[in-house]
Amino acid sequence: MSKNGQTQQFDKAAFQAAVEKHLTTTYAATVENATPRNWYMAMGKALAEISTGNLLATEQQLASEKARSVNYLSLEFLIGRLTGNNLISMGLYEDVAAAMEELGQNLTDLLEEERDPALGNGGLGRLAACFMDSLAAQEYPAVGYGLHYEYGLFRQSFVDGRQVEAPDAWRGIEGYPWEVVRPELTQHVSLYGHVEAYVDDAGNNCRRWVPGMTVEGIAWDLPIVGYGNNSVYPLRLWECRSSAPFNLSRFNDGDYVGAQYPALEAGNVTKVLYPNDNHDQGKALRLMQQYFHCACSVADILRRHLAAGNKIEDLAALETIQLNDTHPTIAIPELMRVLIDDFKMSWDQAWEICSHTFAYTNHTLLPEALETWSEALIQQMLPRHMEIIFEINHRFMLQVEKTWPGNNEVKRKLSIIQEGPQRMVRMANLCVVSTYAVNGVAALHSELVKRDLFPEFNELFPGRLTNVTNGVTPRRWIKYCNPGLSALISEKVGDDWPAHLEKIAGLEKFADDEAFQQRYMAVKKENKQRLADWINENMGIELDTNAIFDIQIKRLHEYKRQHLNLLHILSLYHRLLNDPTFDMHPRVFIFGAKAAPGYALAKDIIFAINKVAEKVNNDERLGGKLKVVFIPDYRVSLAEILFPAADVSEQISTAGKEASGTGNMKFAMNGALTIGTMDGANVEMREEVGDDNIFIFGLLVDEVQKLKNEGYDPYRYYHADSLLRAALELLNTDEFTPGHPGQLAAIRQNLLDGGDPYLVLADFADYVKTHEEIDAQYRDQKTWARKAILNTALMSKFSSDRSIRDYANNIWKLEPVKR
Ligand code: 26Q
Repeated sequence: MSKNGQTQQFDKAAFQAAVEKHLTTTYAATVENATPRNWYMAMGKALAEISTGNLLATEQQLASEKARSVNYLSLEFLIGRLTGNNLISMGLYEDVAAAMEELGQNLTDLLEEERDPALGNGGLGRLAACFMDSLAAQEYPAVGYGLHYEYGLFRQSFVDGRQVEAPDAWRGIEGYPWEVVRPELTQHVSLYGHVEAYVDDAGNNCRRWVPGMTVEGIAWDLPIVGYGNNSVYPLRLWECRSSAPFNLSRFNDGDYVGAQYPALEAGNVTKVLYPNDNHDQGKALRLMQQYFHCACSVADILRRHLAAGNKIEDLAALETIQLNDTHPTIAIPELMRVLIDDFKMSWDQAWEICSHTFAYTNHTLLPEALETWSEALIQQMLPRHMEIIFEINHRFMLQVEKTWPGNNEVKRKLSIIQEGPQRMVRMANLCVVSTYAVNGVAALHSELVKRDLFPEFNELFPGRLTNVTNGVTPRRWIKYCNPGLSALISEKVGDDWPAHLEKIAGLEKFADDEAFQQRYMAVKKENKQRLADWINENMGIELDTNAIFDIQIKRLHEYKRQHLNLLHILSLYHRLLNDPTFDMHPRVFIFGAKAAPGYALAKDIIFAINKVAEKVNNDERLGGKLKVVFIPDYRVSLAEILFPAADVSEQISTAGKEASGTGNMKFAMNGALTIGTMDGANVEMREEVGDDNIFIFGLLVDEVQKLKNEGYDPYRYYHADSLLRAALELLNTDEFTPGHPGQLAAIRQNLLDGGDPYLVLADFADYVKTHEEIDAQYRDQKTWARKAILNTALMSKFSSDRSIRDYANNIWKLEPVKR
């Protein structure tokens, strides 16, 4: 590897020629009339030529070496823009900037032309993207399998403060420059139909699926470029085409479309990403997406395995399949079906392979997010899979009977089938029974998975339930998004920290160095200015970068408690106007969040914050001390501006509800101090930075449970705390919605008469007090700088490289393969 991590010679003239060739032949533009978008597309294509070559070479090498690899199955990959990131991984950023400059183009401007591929909702999808980056950076052989949605997560705008959704055609008219279609990998996926018994040539009683229809799966590969090495792994996204799905002769009469395939009325299977986050919706089309994804991916894994000259019996030795939550669970009965029905294995042989191939990651304890599918729906769409699920459950129930003889209670609890008016398949139970490892995503979460979610499974399968704490890629989330900080880090600890984040611990000894503190805070100031400029240009709001930038960016959900943040803002507003002795350092509260389109209260919270912002930002009486900004259409490319600009990071979920969080890590690496509950990975971040360098508040998990068991009464807090009362009562007036009193009352209603399910009122007082502490400490800039530096220095545990090594060593048993 040469300077800048460049892995191969860069031929500037050849590159420029390739750009110009694409400009003319691919995009029909001339050097004279090309738009910035034409230039960006042509440059992307020229770069993709390099990465595609390396992708094919890596593929061949891994096949010939018969390397064990991981297959990461996820319905979501929230990768964000690829161009800038891939340039860094290829070590070509400066060279390409110079080459484009000679062509009269500014690289930074061209990078802004790229739309975010928003093929995910939030944390789970972004985690998958960080994991692919870390697999490639460390050369652990891997393929990512996902869906090629035509529309990614909806685009959000605000109309009179309310969220409005619009479709996200992320590929544009020209297509996305980094993707390459692989027609030779096309798969055929069956749906519907029935199962029939038959006797094979050897006289065995067999069963087979006679499908009602088939659709095609087209593979699109995106290159995941390893940082500073020449390995490129595919992120393989399946697109469904159902152009000729109705040619099966027995269905050639009558209105079979409407009668047999109701889900198809919704159009193509891969048209759109479901916009729910931490909520199960149970729509037939979603099940079809999941099966389509699994059928294509399992078939492709088997194709690769066999094409490399391996025996089917050796599948578990050479391939492991990681299920990103339960969304790809149907891959388990699918592999069973293929091994038994197509490869003619016995049940026991097939089970031996399956149960040593799959591993499952749990991302949530929220009951409403635990997936179940009705037996009737699976029976109709995937009749053979339903049979197989029943057989898995039957054998599992015999095992339960052996351990807990005669105990029907425990059987009812552990069964994959949930009895009731309509029987439901519990996908998480199917996963725990059928996989060799189950992990939570932070230490606390994994303990709760064992203690509260699956205690009996933990007894039955000792050692199967484990933890892998999440992480984030330092390439995108420090080096790429925060060049100022990156330069400072490299100066102090050398420039190999992006691949070896342990090295940033070397900053610790500069935490008390005043000159370093000043430079560190100067970088923070520049990053705040960059964000302030964006906000001014795009929203027309002027901000003072001397104010504390206090940021909460994540999906909108009650458990994440954006409304607790709002109540704090209302309390400051109230005090500034009513208490002449009240003093505060100027503060800017910044939000970014999308609400699931069907989640009414989440949308009400967005509306309320927008309305409060409108009033507060224009209220002369506040003397500029309080500003509130809700950034529309929060996405990865905006996150890249927001994380580096934060002074304070809001991680305020009800204890026990946020499985891990990953934004918390991105903030801290970039030098924001966390105000947070003892939840998710906050707990481990506190362990790393020490109690003095993080602001912890609120009830602990056990206190939350105790309070609920005792009978939580939000009115108790309401009556006892006049500040809380004042904040809540503001929601009942027309203070923020002139002429329309009560427009914000739904939130107050939910917190008081709705029982306050996430204990917002119980944590309010401690939250306010902790914010006062932050205010006091920020005024001492040296102390603040010291704490911020220590946050950057002590975050190395939260590199996704470490997470991936944990998976590779403790779960997958995977070794790197160097190119
Ligand atoms: C389920 C059924 C039907 C439709 C959609 C869904 C669905 C989709 C997305 C359910 C859940 C999700 C996403 C969950 C998620 O993002 N969880 C987050 O995962 C992060 C990575 O582990 C954690 O850091 C967060 O704490 C967790 O909330």
